Amino acid sequence: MADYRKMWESLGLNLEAHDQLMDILPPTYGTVFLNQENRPEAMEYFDFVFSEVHGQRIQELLDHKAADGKVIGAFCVYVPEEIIRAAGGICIGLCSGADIGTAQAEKVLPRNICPLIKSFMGFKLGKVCPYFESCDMVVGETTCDGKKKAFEILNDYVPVHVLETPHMKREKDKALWRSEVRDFLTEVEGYTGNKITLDSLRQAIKESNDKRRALLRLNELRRYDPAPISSKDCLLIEQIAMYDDVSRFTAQVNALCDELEKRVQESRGVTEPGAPRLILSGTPMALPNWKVPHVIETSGAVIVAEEMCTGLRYFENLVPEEGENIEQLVEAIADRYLDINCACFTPNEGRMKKLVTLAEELKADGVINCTLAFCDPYLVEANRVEKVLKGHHIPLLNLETDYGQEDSGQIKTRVEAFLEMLDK
Ligand code: BJ8
Repeated sequence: MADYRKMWESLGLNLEAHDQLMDILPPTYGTVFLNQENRPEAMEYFDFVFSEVHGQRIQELLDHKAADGKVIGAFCVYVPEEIIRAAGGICIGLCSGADIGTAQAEKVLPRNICPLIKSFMGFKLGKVCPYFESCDMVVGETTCDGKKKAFEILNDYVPVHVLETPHMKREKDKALWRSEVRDFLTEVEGYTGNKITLDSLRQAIKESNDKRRALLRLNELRRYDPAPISSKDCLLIEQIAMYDDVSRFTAQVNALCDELEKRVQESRGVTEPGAPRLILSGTPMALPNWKVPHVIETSGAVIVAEEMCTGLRYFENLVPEEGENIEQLVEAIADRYLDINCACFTPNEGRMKKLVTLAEELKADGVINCTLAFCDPYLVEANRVEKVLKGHHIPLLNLETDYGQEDSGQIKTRVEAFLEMLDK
């Protein structure tokens, strides 16, 4: 890796804490990803991106800023990236998947709060994430209470624009959300100093849709038995999608799909044919929180879809590309995002229907519903998930975990017992 220390220093990173993070990541990556058997060759690009996770891409962001461009961070798949892109900005999904800066985070947050919230506060206060430190502004949302209140605190350290996400999907909620997205467009124009035009918005929609189309193509290929790619690799790709250059990323995913199509024709996969096929659902599994998929896929099963925000919820549903004026396009964008099935909404029947359809279409043997500790919306919704899946005779395992490794053994025991029960 090139020497990026000066760059990190210029961003004000705490180099000592950052070194500790960089000491852990590569060996863990080797164990979890590079040790997998029969990986597609085109994963080389994504391995490279990961090896440069705090290097080359950060340099690209800084070059963009040096040319008067803005970098805007997001914590939720409700943030309409098309609008940021149409104004010449770069949208970065901030990952929040590691227990870092916990001591600092606990100075401003309660101890018993979701690890994802604690993580983003820890990353910021601990100054360990060059993506966070590259952001000129971050976009928050009023999804869950913990996040909503944490953004008030975060605003002391970086400008935060909060989108009011409604909690229901009635016509009046849709009207509120559309007006929020319109206001967001004005905010982004003011922040970047760039006027969004019909052409720039159309172009941004098309490019974001192309990225979604590539990810949908990748996911479609996972319906085959044996699955041509692992969930861990898909999770990695789905998260690189949130920060990589959009066009380059799209081309690389399509190249990977070309290879996977050949694998499917040759019946080559990452497991033996007939391995148990599972759907992973629940709260986001932000990088580098790979514990659960690693346990599942080293227990002989294969995950064939992630019904999560680090998965399908991020890229299913395209924004219609027609539209005669900016207002129509903004409405189309708002409506596409309101279709995301987050447990912060009530009711959230869309998620239940999606799980049943996925299980049927992908011939899944069961669902693992994994929730982060202290996440009330998803922990409470586990009851609905259980009831609906039971009604469709779809086996379910509910897990609750955090970012520590202490429960790995216990999770493995429960996953193995679940696989045995499936009797495959
Ligand atoms: S659209 S899931 S990315 S809000 S896990 S912080 S809900 S207490 S992350 Fe999410 Fe957007 Fe919904 Fe998706 Fe709160 Fe739960 Fe923590 Fe969560």
